[in-house]
Amino acid sequence: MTLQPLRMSDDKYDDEGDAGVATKTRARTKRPPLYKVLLLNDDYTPMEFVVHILERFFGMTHAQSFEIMLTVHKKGVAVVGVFSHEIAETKVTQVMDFARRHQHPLQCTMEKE
Ligand code: TYC
Repeated sequence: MTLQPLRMSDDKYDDEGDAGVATKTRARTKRPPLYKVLLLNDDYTPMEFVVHILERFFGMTHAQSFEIMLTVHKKGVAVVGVFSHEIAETKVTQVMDFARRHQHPLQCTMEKE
């Protein structure tokens, strides 16, 4: 009896179980959904406090912050950033906690883009 070398092409090493039929599908990687963080206007929160929030929690310059604050003041609402769900949630919590600690009624929310 002669011993034959083992070959990967031998049927018992073919783990695709597809009898030669093409079954491959592309693994689709979906981008995670993004969320807009919105700042709402009210009649009581001081303008400078809103400007400070935008600088502190959204990394805006003073000029950018002032511009966005004025947009919210005039239009009622503005998008202040777009983030993953977890980051958006953190920003909303930071803003709401900071406003509450300073006894301002400022409202910040998030919505799916
Ligand atoms: N409307 C406020 C005022 O006149 C200023 C303000 C701007 C408040 C933006 C909230 O998200 C806001 N003092």
